[in-house]
Amino acid sequence: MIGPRALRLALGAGFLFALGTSVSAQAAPEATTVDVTIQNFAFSPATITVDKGDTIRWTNLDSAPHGAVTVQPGFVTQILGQGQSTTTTFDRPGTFDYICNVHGATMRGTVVVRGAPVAETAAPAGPLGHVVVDTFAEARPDRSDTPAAAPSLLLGASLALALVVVARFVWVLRNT
Ligand SMILES: [Cu+2]
Repeated sequence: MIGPRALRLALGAGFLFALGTSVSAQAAPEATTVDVTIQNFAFSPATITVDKGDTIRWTNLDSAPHGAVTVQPGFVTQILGQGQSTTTTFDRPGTFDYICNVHGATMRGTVVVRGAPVAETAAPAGPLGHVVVDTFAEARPDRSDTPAAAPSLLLGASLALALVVVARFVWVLRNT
């Protein structure tokens, strides 16, 4: 029986192993770190080209907080105060337009990651959005979708019961 703690430890060890192998695999073609500074509400350089596996280090020199987030799914950095830095490593080739995640599209930048484009895996077929089954049965008292079987059944049962009562009454009258 594997307890949750042992499972967590095993998962953690597996993650560290995977991390270690991926880092050693990427470290082979000398990965570099390039700087993008944020000053006067602008990224500099606005467009930066790196190789797959390289890291970009954003540093905010403004007193206002800034960050970087891609327009399309890609990356998002933390929001940086003055003098703070954050790094993002790019392991997927492509062109990533990004904006400031505090000030929006007034601050724009582009990261171009060189390398053969990776084939996009097709999104898994999921449910087609919300499927709302709504017959409005309660909201339409003017329309009766229920068949008339229920009331007639009740009526039949009542008549049968009345017949039994009458028959019993007649039987009692005749035998006294
Ligand atoms: Cu900003």
